[in-house]
Amino acid sequence: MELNDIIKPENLVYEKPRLMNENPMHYCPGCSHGVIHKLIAEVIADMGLEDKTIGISPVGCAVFAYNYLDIDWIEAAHGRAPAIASAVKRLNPEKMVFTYQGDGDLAAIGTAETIHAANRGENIVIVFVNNAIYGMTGGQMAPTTLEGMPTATCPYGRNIALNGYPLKISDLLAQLEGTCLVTRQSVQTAVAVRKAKKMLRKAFENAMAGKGTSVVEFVSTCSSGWKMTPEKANKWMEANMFPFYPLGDLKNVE
Ligand SMILES: Cc1ncc(C[n+]2csc(CCOP(=O)(O)OP(=O)(O)O)c2C)c(N)n1
Ligand SMILES: [Mg+2]
Repeated sequence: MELNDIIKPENLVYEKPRLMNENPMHYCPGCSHGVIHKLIAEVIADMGLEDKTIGISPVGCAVFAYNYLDIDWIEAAHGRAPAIASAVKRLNPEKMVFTYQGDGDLAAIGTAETIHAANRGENIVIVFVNNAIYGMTGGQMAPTTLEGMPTATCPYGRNIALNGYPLKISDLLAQLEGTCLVTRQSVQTAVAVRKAKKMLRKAFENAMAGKGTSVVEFVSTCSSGWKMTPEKANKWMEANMFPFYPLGDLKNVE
């Protein structure tokens, strides 16, 4: 096939999701947020939920998520997304309501909101982007920062004696009666992206079926905060993050 034929719309096998608009993204090269946004857009379109979905965006690098996906959004104060999502879903039970949160947002300032929304079994989806760092504010240590991992506030690496243990908050959420799905995914390879999309869809289906809270954690990179090239960050994540935050389902109630 000639190049001119390949780029004809009828021959395209890969295209930008319909729900993603033309706004140029502000994310750094190699950032996981953009890919995760794309998956959310695809799942919403695949499920025909374009007019039914309400996203609650966080404080953190994804604060502008509402600039990229053409669905309804509410911007939450730092960490408060699960509380807002609870209210929105209760008032609009026919809607698909999800939060989009970083590790600082979800596992530090918003720990209480996250745990209690999940423990109440709110029929929402929590998308949790765990890049082990406060990306937006310059790469400070987050609750999920690994032992020995250097950040702006622990330049010699996280010291357990001083800073405590990295928090496996998804494991904690899986213990709660209110969660029906807690899964850990990543988007660093095509295979991982496909698996992640499947689980994201399952989470959205659970919320629409009123099964309780679904949590989809994305073990992610932050090339800028980690001070690595995107390629090195992916390799570092596989070698260091995956052993501590293993991918797979922590809980999946059928
Ligand atoms: C109440 C409040 N406290 C602190 C901040 C500063 N702040 C902005 S983003 C952020 C950390 C975000 O980190 P994370 O949730 O991991 O998201 P990432 O940027 O890594 O995607 C902090 C502490 C704020 N905006 N509001
Ligand atoms: Mg983060």
